Amino acid sequence: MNLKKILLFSILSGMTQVLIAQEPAKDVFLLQRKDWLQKAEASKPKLFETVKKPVSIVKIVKDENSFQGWRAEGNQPLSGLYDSSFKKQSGVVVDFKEHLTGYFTFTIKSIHGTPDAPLRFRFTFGEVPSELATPFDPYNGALSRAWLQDEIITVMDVPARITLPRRFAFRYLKIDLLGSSQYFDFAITDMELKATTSVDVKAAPLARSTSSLISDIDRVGLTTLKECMQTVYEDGPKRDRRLWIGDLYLEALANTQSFKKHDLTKRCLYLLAGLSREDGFLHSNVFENPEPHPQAGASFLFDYSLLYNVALKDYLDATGDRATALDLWPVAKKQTENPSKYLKADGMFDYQQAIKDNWWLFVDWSEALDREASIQGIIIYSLKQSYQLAKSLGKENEVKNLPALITRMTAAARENLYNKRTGLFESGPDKQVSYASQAWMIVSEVASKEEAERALKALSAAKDVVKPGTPYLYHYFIEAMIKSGMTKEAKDFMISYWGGMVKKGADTFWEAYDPSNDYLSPYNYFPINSYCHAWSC
Ligand code: RAM
Repeated sequence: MNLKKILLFSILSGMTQVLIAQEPAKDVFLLQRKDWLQKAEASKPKLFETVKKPVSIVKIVKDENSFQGWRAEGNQPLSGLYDSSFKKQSGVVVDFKEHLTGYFTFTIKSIHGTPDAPLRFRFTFGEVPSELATPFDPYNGALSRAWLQDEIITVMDVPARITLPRRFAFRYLKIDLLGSSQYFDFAITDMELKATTSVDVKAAPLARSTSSLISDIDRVGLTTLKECMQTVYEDGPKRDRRLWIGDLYLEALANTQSFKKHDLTKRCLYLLAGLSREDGFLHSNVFENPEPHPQAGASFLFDYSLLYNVALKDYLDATGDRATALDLWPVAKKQTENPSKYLKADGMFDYQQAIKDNWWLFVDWSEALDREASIQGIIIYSLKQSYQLAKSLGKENEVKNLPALITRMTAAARENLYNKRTGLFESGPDKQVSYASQAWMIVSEVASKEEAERALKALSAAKDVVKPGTPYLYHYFIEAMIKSGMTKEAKDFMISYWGGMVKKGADTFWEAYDPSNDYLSPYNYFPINSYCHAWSC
């Protein structure tokens, strides 16, 4: 550079600095956003459609020994429904014999007389038998009543072939007749479902020697995953039907071991990045329609934003796709900046301040749970994984602060959360002992292997322990057992928990499950639970 150029350069860069000083930084990913969203679109999978028909007519009967007090019984052929007047069959239940997600079509055919008035029906779709037998109203659930899968339709012209516009997720369908004319008669026939999923491959079979219960657990898990894999990893095809980071993380793990449809993972990672907040932090969940958009407002979930980094690292490890990982690295790096903003002088995460600032600290659906220890563990674990990711990408210089931060938070956790006498990790002012705290202190390796084993053994004998509410947390608990070298116990636990759902008749794994309480619901009303839930696969 000659003197003139140097002068011009310093004037210009001085001006930029002035501009930067005046204009507060707006969208940190302004330049990348569009490209990320285009890449998400380019990786959008094709949906595979299969036409499925109901297999038989069943009765939903009360049975105290069945899951939630109801079970499906009987196996009558569909011809009984299709060949006779529907007027005498209101309330009939058909069984597709498998969990499906898709669009329902049926025919109304005239039997005799002139259709002189409309017909009115209620279609109720259920993933589990109790959804067809539990009154939905008056409704007191915490989530919208509209998620429940009952539709009232009025048909003006007969004969007709009708497709209901909403996508349903279900195994059972009940049809009630709500209105018809005495001057004509009709039958319902040719029911079918256009079932959709983005999975068109089979997972590798298990070893021949695998026990039948483990094979069943595997089959139900794969069905759950297949049903949730639509054009994003949905959390549940019945309810929420959107991309949540925590669900994506566990679905992607299972996908890597089974269907290996890595493009869906790539799409989801790009979609979340493209829809991040202007300050660069990730929204906990995003929707695809009508246009990709986040659930703006109160949707920032602290733990999920950090688990994004783990999912990105896993994606790189599974695929070797460095280009994508490098492209999205700035997002991962950004997420690592958050914990230090809430660090107390003693190295503990200031969870009370985070809550005051409206951050959602999730960990698990459990009202009783104190989240201090878990969040500390999740941060440490995610930062470690983020640093590994940085190393794989040659970016460790950009996150030089992480090793010291991890050491500091680990020391603080040991100092403040570990009870040397009992061998258990405790959380919050009341020194609460929970599965969540042990799981995350172990997964994050705050606990040594010996301490981990001691903690898990002490946990089973401890009193007033807060247990998990969902398979989501049980996943981490089992991971903790494996990390502690307790592989046999981990396997037994998996068999008893997921096998418990199988024994209770699960076709797909449930969002919330407590072996001792079939009616557990994070939303105050068990039929609104999702019974085919991503994080349970
Ligand atoms: C549930 C969703 C999803 C989960 C969030 C936190 O409502 O269905 O599975 O990630 O909550």
